[in-house]
Amino acid sequence: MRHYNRNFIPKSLQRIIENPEAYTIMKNVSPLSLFNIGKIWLKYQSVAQPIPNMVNLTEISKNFNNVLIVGDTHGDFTSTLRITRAFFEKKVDALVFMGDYVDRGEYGFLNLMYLIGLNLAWPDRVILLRGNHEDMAINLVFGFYQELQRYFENPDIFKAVQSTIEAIYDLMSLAAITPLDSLCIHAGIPKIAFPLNILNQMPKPHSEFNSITDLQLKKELKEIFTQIRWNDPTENEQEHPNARSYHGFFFFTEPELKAFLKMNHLKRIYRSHEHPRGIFQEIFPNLLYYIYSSTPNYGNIPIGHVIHEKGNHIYLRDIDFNLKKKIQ
Ligand SMILES: [Mn+2]
Repeated sequence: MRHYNRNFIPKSLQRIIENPEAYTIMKNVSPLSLFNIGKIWLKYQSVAQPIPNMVNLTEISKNFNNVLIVGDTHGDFTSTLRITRAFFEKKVDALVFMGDYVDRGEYGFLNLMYLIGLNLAWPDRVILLRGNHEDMAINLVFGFYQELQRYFENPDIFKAVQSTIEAIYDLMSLAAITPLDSLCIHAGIPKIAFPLNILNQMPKPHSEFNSITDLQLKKELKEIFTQIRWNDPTENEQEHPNARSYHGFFFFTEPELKAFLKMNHLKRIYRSHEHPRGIFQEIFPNLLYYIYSSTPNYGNIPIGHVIHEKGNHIYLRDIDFNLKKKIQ
């Protein structure tokens, strides 16, 4: 067990952190009360607010030289527990989660609160990025909203919980750069190449776009905010690259990715986001790696994967830390 500061971590989350099997008794009830969610929120604000939208991991801590990068977990809490075991057993020193913690799976609330708990316990070792499902409008369609309604039947309490969770989403980071110059983002690069540090001109909380007075900058930042959490790569340039543009997101091609990586002095991208793609793909060889980290019942996805960067090496592992492939 890694040492951590228990202050501000509600007892129910401490129990799971210290004994992962404890979660089974919480399956059908809310793991946290509104009071505890409020306490988490207070602490989370002080931890998350100073962390920029674009995080340079080496600036946060030297521990990111041995880091596990995790794709979508989507309410699959059992997979999250299996993934985080490597951290508790000190096989890795840090964790980066690339978003989509809720929806689709059964235990979105527990999954999200546990990850927030880890973030509060180890702020210099656990990073949470925002995916496209960290959005209550999306949660209304994909199940998390209804999951919360089951836990919090009183409408006033439900409303308070909902707005606290929205505020939590709004303080997550959007991108992380590893010591090996890999970029971690939820979905894809924006259609127009841009210097990544523009992300740090984006307000935190993200919903405060209206505080930006430069209208052109505001428009660009809004587009980047959407596209980084939604865009998909396409291997086939004939595949109508702009087919989904009416939603405000796009496909991007290998030449576009090359230009983006060059502009930002980066080597590769890790992304998740698309569950139909399967568990792991080297989409654009050496430039883009797709990982999905839960073991969902939809599709034919047998088990999720994570990426492990250690020293100068990059490994593909399954969620139980078994080596699947040496990438570099
Ligand atoms: Mn997604």
